[in-house]
Amino acid sequence: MNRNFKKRDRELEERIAQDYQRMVKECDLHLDKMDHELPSLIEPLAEQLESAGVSRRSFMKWSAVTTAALMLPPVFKSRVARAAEQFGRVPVVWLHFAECTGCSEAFLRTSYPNVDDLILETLSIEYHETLMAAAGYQAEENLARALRDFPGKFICVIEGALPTGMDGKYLTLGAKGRTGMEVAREVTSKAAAVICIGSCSSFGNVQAAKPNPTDAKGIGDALGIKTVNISGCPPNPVNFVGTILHYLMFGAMPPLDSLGRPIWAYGKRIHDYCERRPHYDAGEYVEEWGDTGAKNGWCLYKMGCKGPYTYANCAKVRFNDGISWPIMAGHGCIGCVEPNFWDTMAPLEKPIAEKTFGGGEKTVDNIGKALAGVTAAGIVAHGAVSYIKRQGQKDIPKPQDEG
Ligand code: FSX
Ligand code: SF4
Ligand code: F3S
Repeated sequence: MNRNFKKRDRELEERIAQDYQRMVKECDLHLDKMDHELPSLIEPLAEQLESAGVSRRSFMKWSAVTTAALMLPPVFKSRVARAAEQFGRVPVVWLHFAECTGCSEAFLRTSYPNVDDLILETLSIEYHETLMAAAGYQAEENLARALRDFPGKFICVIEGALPTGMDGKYLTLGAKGRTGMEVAREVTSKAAAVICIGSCSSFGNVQAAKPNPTDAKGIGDALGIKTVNISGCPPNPVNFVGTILHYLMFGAMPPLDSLGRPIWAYGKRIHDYCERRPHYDAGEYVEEWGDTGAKNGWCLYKMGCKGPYTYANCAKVRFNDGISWPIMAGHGCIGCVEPNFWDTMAPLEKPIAEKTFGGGEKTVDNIGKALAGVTAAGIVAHGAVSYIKRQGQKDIPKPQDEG
């Protein structure tokens, strides 16, 4: 019996080692291809890092951390570094629809830029409504030029939901007053891949909260296309950077969950990685803002924390160069990465169990465990296995026919 197990383990190990070797080979081939095909960089990453005082050593440390976050073995560290150097060569068209622009703010307004921020700064953005100097017809020309110069090659990044009511007329933009629906349809149909940044473009978010007078929807739903969703309000820049790095290394977006979110970033439950979890288990809760429990960093479940129902890596990667994240800062998670969280997680400062399930802390943990089980069933925990599963999906996700 024991011998059988050992044999099976050995066979599995061998198979994983072979798969990794194959992945390494394919990754190198793809990086070479990208090197050959992508337009050259205006300012190489090395120069950006140097002028920001980031040493090569810190950059390699960042590569190691990012490799692990992407669920890849250490042999990929130098490849992650190579992909980061190519990051700024991917042409990007960045669209804005119904949103607060907090996503761009979260990506661009860092006071002390870390490696992820510096990499984002190298991004070759052909069109970005809030950042570009051009306006009116000139801006529209920029967009037309990007679509002409990089057909099927650029990544379309979208912030904001699409109001679909009244034939899309709740949202018009540009000198010609086109609807967001028209612009989104045209641009996504020519893109190599569509990445939704933030919960608005991913799922509709606050614009789609009840009663949703403009019939706002996430991009995938509004256009009937497949999108990669980096949800969060705002999302973590690390999750965007990691997703593009994966694309550069393997020529495909990383494996996604059923909501279109990269599993490496959204596969684990907040509650299971939360530093306040020992207090939850010990029954130590904050009962009121500012009480002794709050001062001692106890669990925020009774103050409405939705960590037990939320799947994201916030506790692990944190925000602003790993400085903090909502629960560490003292407020419960509001579930901002989940679809319809304004409706389903409300009231935000009351436990959901009281409202919906009529249970207590024990009940919520069981619900959480059940949810975790369901998600875990869909999660591929190992990089090699993810890769094997993706074998049939060689190309990066393409927008489907406009619908
Ligand atoms: Fe939405 Fe982003 Fe929240 Fe705001 O662009 S995800 S409202 S942080 O800005 O789209
Ligand atoms: Fe952390 Fe919230 Fe879970 Fe408490 S309920 S352990 S604060 S995630
Ligand atoms: Fe959002 Fe909760 Fe993370 S509120 S940022 S998913 S901790």
